[in-house]
Amino acid sequence: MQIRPSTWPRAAGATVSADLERALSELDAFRAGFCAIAGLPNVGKSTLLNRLIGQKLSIVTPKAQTTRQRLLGIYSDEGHQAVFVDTPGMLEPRYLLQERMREEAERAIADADLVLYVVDAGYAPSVEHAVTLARSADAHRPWVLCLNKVDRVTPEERRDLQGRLDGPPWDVLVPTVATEGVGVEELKTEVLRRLPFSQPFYPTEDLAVAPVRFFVAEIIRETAFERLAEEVPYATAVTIEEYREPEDEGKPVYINAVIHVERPSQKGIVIGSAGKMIRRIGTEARMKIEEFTGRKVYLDLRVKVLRNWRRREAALKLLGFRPKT
Ligand SMILES: Nc1nc2c(ncn2[C@@H]2O[C@H](COP(=O)(O)OP(=O)(O)OP(=O)(O)O)[C@@H](O)[C@H]2O)c(=O)[nH]1
Ligand SMILES: [Mg+2]
Repeated sequence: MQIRPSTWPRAAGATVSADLERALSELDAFRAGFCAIAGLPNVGKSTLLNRLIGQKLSIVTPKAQTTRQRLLGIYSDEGHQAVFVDTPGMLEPRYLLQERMREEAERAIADADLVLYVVDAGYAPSVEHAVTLARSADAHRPWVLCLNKVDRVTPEERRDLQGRLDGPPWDVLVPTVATEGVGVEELKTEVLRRLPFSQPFYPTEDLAVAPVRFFVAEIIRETAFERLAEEVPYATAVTIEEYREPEDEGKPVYINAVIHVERPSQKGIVIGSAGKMIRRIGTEARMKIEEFTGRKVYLDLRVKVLRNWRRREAALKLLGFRPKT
């Protein structure tokens, strides 16, 4: 028999005694919950999500502010289901899109059963942010601290940081090198053992909940971020206008996608001289989409101007950014 203690009424913030926890785990109780991955931009949150799930779901680039919307990645085993929620890096918003990004991160943290806060060991402001945040962390749920990019600091610096950050409100501190997978299994174990007792939320074979179109748009945006410089990548957004999947597996999937930019001058840059840039982005994105979907792809990619979309409510809505409810 499987016991589902999550169905018992429990006061908010109530904790089960250690003895009861042990007795329940011996009875094969299942643990499941939502774990928000949060932190400043560029600290390695999306890289970690991909490692924790074992599949590339979330886009990763060397540029800060890559992730704009939350993304769910699901890890399941015989006794656990962790729904990891990748979030946009937290920053002081300067325009409407950044306000939406900040809200996405805050909402994901508010809704989570536990928070996995990520610090870039080699970036001092990220360490300072963790110290500041620690003062406001609520005590009703676990806060796991991941000290990522420890490859960027000396062993002495790493020891200093661990000494400075370890302890309340953080339940545990795990050093990692997300790009290499170092420490990621330990991190996963620490998260899984802190999930509440609950039935799984999604079928245990699922890895993600977003539609394929979402991932395809993100792959195109990742490629644009990689290829474009300065402010231009930040002015791009991608929509999928058409996605046709022929039943005959031998035939290519037809994808019609648009890269939106804010100004005609940016359109010129994305197209490039004699169309060179858009062709390059298209070819590279197509190859990544083929790898992701396991099918041949025909990618029809265009560029359009959606004036000042980052600052306009209506344009953001059109691009799928929901306002705070
Ligand atoms: N050296 C080093 N680089 C890392 C590590 N983890 C991630 N990176 C790199 O850091 C950069 C940012 O990684 P992301 O995973 O996109 O970071 P993020 O926190 O999701 O960034 P935003 O979405 O912009 O908030 C990429 O170039 C990664 O390859 C690490 O452990 N060591
Ligand atoms: Mg990210």
